[in-house]
Amino acid sequence: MRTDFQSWVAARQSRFEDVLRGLLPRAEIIPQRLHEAMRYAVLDGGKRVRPLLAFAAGELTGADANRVNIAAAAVELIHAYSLVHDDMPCMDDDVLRRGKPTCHVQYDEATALLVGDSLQTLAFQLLAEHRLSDDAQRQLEMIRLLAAATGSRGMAGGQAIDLASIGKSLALPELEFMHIHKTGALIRAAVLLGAQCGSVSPGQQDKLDRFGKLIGLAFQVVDDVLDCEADTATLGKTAGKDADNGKPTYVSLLGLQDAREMAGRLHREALETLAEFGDSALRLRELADFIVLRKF
Ligand code: GRG
Repeated sequence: MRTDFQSWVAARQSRFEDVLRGLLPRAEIIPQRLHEAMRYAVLDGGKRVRPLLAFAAGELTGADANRVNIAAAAVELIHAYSLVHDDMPCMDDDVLRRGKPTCHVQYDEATALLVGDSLQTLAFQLLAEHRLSDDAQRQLEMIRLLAAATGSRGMAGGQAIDLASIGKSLALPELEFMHIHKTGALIRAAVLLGAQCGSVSPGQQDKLDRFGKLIGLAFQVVDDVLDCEADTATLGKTAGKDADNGKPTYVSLLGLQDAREMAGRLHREALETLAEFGDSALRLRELADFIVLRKF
């Protein structure tokens, strides 16, 4: 028997899969191999945590679901691009992602590079083509927000620091800086873009921004814990990879117990930022619980 939250998640995941299927170029369109590989990298896999955060934030601000679908799709396409590139031999060199061979293994390296490029640009094309807000200025700000979260001052910058830190020991603030950018920036953007599809006051936006930042960092701390604790079959990606690669993680820095406690602290602080929203933030609270208590 599903809980109310599980039914909410399942309904949105299923609807979102159809949205993505419709937005991605069909595999029959030239160049077929690239389009087939784009669909391979995006469809039928992943928890869709970022889209779910966008849906929950959009429900909080009374957003039109069709608008949030587009914002959520843009974020998920950026996420999928980052996974494809991250798995390539020049970066993490991994063979398993979402329980399937990674994109460059299934296709080839050049195709995987182009898949990442094409998913990234498709994300911004969607934000430019579809109406997300009645206020054109706000829509422009949403495009800017996703670009900033994705680029060298956001996710790509965090990835650069991550690659440069292999074999080194980082202090906690440095590790935090890296992860706020590499993983946190896109999660934060998902919350804000979902919210901005609806009506959000500057005060509410600040609270949601803080929530996104805290839960984005909590997501990474939990990811580090799972990398140590869970097995490859459960994760659908190679477990223990960070330790094998000599990457600094919350677990290598703090130990397993303190890393778990840090995730708990971030979780509590994230929930506190939602206090003023009352029942309208129920789904965001439940997603925060899921992010911290998940086993995969
Ligand atoms: C290549 C520019 C560039 C960036 C890559 C996100 C990232 C940066 C690398 C992925 C490596 C990694 C395992 C990061 C830890 C956190 C993370 C993003 C995990 C994967 O996200 P999930 O768990 O994946 O949401 P699913 O498959 O469920 O969508």
